[in-house]
Amino acid sequence: MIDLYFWPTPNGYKAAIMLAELNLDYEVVPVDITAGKQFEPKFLKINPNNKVPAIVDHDGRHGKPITIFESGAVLIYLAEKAEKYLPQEPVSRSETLQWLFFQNSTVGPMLGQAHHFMVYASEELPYAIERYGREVGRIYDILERRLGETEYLAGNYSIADISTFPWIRTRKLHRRDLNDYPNITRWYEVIKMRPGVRKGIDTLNGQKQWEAKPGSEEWKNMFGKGKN
Ligand SMILES: N[C@@H](CCC(=O)N[C@@H](CS)C(=O)NCC(=O)O)C(=O)O
Repeated sequence: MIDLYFWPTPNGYKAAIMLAELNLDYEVVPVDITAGKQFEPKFLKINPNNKVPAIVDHDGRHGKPITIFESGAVLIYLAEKAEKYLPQEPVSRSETLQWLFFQNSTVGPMLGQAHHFMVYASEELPYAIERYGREVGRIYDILERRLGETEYLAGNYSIADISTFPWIRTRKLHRRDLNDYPNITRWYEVIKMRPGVRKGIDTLNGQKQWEAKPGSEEWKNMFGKGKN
């Protein structure tokens, strides 16, 4: 059994989609990041970086429980456990890891900063909006070119796609329109229809959407604490 520490956010969905795609036995443990639950000591033991997702696999290597934080590490662990969505063959494996790391180091952080300054910031900062807006454009151009050359980011469907898809779902927050990106659209529409993806995206579907208005308790819990 695997515990999935989760809240319905782009990074959270990566792990939820992967577990659903693999049909593994898992239980969702909600961590309401809008209520500050990510800072509770018992969760910090699981993820010292106070973020979702994280997992605990009670049947880890040699039958011992293992705890994993960072979505990229979670995806690699699950892919290796199930021997799916991360090829063994070194060249394809490297290609998959390159696009996975590109997501974790660039797509998520830059789009996330764009969301922050375009939607959640407590003051309008044109420099930051322009800086991250430009990064979003650059990243979309890279994805658009790549998906004009290959069906999925690393050739076959893989953890690189599972990692990137939930961020493209949030495109309104970083002011992008898929009509401008036909190759990303083709890829997105195919992935969206996968039963595992739909199941993952449905996780904790009943939860309220965040508003995170500057100054509200929700906003403070998400952006105002920064304690460790
Ligand atoms: N690098 C981390 C990023 C995770 C992350 O930023 N999660 C956000 C939700 S999308 C979160 O839990 N934020 C709560 C907080 O920062 O307090 C990963 O890939 O797992």
